[in-house]
Amino acid sequence: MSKLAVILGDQLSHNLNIFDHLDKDQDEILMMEVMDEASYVKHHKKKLAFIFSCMRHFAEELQSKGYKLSYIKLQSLESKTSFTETLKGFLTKSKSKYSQIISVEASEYRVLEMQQSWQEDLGCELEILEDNRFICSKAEFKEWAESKKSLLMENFYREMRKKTDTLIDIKGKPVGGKWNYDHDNRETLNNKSKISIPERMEIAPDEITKEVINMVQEAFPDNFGDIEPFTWAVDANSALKIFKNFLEDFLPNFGKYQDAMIEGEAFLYHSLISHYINIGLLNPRELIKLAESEYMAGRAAINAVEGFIRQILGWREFVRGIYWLFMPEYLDMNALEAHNALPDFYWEPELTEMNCIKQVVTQTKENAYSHHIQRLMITGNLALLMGIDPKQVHDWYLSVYADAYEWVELPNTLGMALYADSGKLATKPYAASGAYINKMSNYCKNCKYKVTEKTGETACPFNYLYWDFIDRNKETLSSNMRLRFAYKNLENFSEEKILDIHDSTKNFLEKVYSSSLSGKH
Ligand code: FAD
Ligand code: DLZ
Ligand code: SF4
Repeated sequence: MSKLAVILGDQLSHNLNIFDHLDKDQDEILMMEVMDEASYVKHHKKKLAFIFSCMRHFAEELQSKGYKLSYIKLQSLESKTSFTETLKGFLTKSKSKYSQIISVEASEYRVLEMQQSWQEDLGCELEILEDNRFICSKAEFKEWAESKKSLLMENFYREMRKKTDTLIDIKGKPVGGKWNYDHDNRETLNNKSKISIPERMEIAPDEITKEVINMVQEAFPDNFGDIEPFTWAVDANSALKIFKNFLEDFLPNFGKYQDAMIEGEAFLYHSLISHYINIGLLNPRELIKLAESEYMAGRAAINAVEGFIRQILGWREFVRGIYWLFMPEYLDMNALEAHNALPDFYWEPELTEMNCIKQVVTQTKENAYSHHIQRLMITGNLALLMGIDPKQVHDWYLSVYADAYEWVELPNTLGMALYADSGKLATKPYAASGAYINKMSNYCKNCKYKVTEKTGETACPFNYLYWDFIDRNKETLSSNMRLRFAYKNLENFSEEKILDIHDSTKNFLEKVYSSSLSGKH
């Protein structure tokens, strides 16, 4: 009897360990497009097209390698609502000819739970393999976490550098003498005339992608976001070409301008690869080696290469560890008791006059992408300062970005951006006033609000919202050493100044929640 291997939509890797367990002549593979997955949030249209096109390309590649593979399309009668129901239908039709179902553990808690129920629900022996694409296993992370008083990404990252022998010299020390070059990575780009950012490599949609684009437009007409132009890679070879183009043209400036934001420049020197890694087209280990080689060959400086590697070997693995350590409780955390609704301008950028928000949401709509500082310090920061319910913010981030899967999106949103986990992931809330945005971007130049004004109708909302946030959370946050300057400052504020801050905040929130800026979505 043969095995049935179930490959999920973010497991599109030719080196997935499941292939070591399959006999091409005897075993079979099943891939399923199902409505529950396509609709558990209202995914951005470009994200849906990307996932389905990558899945269909991967299936074709496996078939051409000689695997027997059944592929169930979303609009076929065989696709039921869920993975389990679709699988049940498939097994019934195949007259239960399989001795075992084999699958790699799902990356998300919700889907892993479903997967674990298959043996009982389907009455078939089940084997679930560990996902070998992550560099730190769940058990290894747990062991590391149990030996620590607090979980610091930097300490975890150093362990990972040593474990993988990445940027380590022959004496076992970090290459260049430092583990972390973040201090060299805070340059701004506000004078745009001085720089010329290279063009991005684009890939024209083939017939499979065109078919999928039509299908998504027909089946999900009301979802957020522009589906076209669609210029992404949808298979591993093309994704690797895009990554190599990043190494050549963008990596040398990656570190320096990592935190910069410029109106009209959505991508700057970022790699734009998170959606490829998360879906399985690019392998993190390979990317780290290739980036390291750029430093060894003298083509990129240590601050750029270390900064880039830290994102993948450090942050990406760390957030996954945090997710699995604290799920399922993590999903319900709301340490700052934030209960406001997500304003409609997160979906309709034309509804706000805050230029920074308008720019980031517009880019998100067009590209299903924005870079880290835009996610953290613009849309995330505003949600934090406004006290928006973490669940609604989580839903938004999970919907709108092409790289969003709960295991990586949730800790970033709920932990890093909103501090709703009371500091499990980050050592302090990333709260900032307009001054930070003005320093790191040129958004304020074209804004109706005045970044230099602290309170009142024309003042930048980030300014008074920041102090309102600091003041209203003082019981929870004032003991945090990293906020001591903020609380020291607040002590010196006059009563009148505090009243002004509260008034401006109240007026702003009233305007947002009483008008068409909220409630439609
Ligand atoms: P680069 O800046 O070029 O970085 C290189 C790679 O490092 C990324 O492709 C990514 O794989 C990894 N990386 C960098 N930072 C992080 C991080 N904090 N966590 C995990 N991996 C990281 N990333 C996702 O992959 N999916 C998400 O759903 C997601 N949601 C986020 C939500 C919020 C509120 C915030 C603040 C961050 C989120 N991130 C998420 C992390 C980060 O913003 C994106 O990985 C990054 O912007 C992707 O763009 P890039 O490929 O150009 O990254
Ligand atoms: C995100 C997504 C979407 C939109 N559609 C599918 C699908 O139809 N079939 C599939 O196998 N996976 C899909 N995915 C990814 C899953 O929601 C989920 O992220 C993975 O199964 C890992 O948990
Ligand atoms: Fe954003 Fe305030 Fe600057 Fe306007 S003035 S762009 S709202 S930070």
